[in-house]
Amino acid sequence: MVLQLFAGHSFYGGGAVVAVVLAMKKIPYQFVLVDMAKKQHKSPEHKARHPFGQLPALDDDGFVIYETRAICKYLENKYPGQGVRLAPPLSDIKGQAMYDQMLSVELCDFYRPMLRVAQEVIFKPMFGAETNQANLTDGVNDLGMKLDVYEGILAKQKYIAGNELSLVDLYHLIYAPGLAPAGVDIMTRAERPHVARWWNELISTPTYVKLKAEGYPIEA
Ligand SMILES: N[C@@H](CCC(=O)N[C@@H](CS)C(=O)NCC(=O)O)C(=O)O
Repeated sequence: MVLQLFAGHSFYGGGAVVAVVLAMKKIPYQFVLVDMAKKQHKSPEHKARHPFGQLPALDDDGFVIYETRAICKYLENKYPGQGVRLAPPLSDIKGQAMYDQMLSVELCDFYRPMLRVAQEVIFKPMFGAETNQANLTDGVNDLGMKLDVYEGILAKQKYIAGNELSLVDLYHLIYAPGLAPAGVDIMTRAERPHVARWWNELISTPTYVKLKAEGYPIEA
């Protein structure tokens, strides 16, 4: 049975990142649309796949897994030598340690404040709620402080976990590309030239650009 990706319409969510990884690793898959507008993600059928009733989820011949980062890691571990390699080999203990370190940084230091900003400028407006300016300012300041640290890291290396593109870089594509269209240009400010260089390259990744232009599903 073919591998199935269950995801929504949203270009900025985790489903798009899984689709990018599937394409970069040349893994054939079937895209199954779960329509959030119709609340299909809260249906008993989908909750059997994802008990939190969220997207995305993956079904690999009966093996069902959810959480964007866990899905991508599973795909990389299952197909390490296929398509683009997106993590250091498991035998590279120090490379793995550096990679794990930045996996935590993305989730704890980047994603948390980025989500605060995204709530105010992407999700609240989407659902007709008003942006809380104080929350937005706090979120932008907090994210800016983290990006100051990123600037130092990216001054010394090409990507966030080293000199090779990895899953950690791609995880930053969850929601954050939606900030600039919503008026928050924090990822490309002139005072952080290395962050801007890294970010511009990331959002210009051909597979990602193709997904944005053509929508799901995409092939490498
Ligand atoms: N940490 C999860 C977040 C999943 C998530 O919040 N997905 C959104 C769509 S992009 C969703 O399902 N929202 C509906 C809800 O939380 O009820 C992941 O990365 O997969």
